[in-house]
Amino acid sequence: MRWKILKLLRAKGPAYLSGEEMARHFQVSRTAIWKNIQSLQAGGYRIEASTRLGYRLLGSPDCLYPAEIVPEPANKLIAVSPEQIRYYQEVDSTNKVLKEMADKEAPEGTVVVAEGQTAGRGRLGRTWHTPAGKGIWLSVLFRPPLAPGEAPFFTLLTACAVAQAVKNKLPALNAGIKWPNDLLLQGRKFCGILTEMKAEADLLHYLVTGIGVNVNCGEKDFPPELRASATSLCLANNKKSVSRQELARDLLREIDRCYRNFLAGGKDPIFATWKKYNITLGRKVEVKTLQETIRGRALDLAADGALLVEDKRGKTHRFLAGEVTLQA
Ligand code: BT5
Repeated sequence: MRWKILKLLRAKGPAYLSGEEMARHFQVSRTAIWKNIQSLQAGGYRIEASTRLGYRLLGSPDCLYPAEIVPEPANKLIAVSPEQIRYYQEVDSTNKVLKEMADKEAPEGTVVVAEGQTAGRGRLGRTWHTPAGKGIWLSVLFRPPLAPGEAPFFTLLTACAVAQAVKNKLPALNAGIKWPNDLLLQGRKFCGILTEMKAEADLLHYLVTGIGVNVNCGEKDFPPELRASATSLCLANNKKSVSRQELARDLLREIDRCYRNFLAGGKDPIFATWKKYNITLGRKVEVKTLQETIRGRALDLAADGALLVEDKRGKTHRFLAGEVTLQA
């Protein structure tokens, strides 16, 4: 009920709304209204209470509360309601928490979001740095009709959603997707994606895709070793801060849209969007995998999302995973 109360207060703008009117509206006691107001206040909402006039909303906290980031009108498949979004002040890793929920049959579309992580993860056990309250650190649960080998496609799908959300909110910034899981601004990384799965030989149980977006991080929020390679939307936006709530809402809306496009039209619509934002194809690249390092020109994506690279002898190499460095 407290989020419904918040909605009513917001609709009233700067004016007061009487406790009695709200009690009537929800058919509860005025004490029940007061208790909910107190819980909103505890969550950081500045609500003025006057015995004579009622309540009015003076300010909202910059927090990624489910009721603040759930898209409206409601999404169809992903984060369809605030109840499908699990919010934490701090967790070890949103991917880890969501995988535990997925093992207990959490439905597709469940989202875990945290203000901060104590053990944010990148690929191959690397660390993802997540300064509290400065970014969007969230994970999404998919149960798609795919074979396990196709899981990397979801990294591309999610990258498209991030690129589009950034484009909607900050059209002047040109976010580019570097295959497979990075998004860059002016050559620096502001977003990383980590897709993990649970599968048997031929059966995909679920995918958990974790997204880390540096939104309002300043230079000093990054450890020294990342300062030359990392950036944030705020830094790229002339140091003007960006609403995390609005961006998170847009991101969830775009993930839902991309996923539905894929279910309806297969991978092609996603590849088309990916190519629009990609900064990898046509470039000289170095691709490092656990087995080899190949230099060449990035030619295209294969039907499964693999990167095709032609070396200088004209041989085409196929990568489903790897570390790409763009070369001059
Ligand atoms: C990634 O791995 O880029 C995947 C990052 C996924 C993070 C999200 S946050 C929500 C969810 N929960 C998790 O625990 N993880 C996901 P990779 O391509 O391996 O890149 C990791 C490398 O990026 C590190 O080794 C650093 O060099 C660099 N890095 C770490 N933190 C960064 C940051 N905040 N911004 C830019 N670069 C960073």
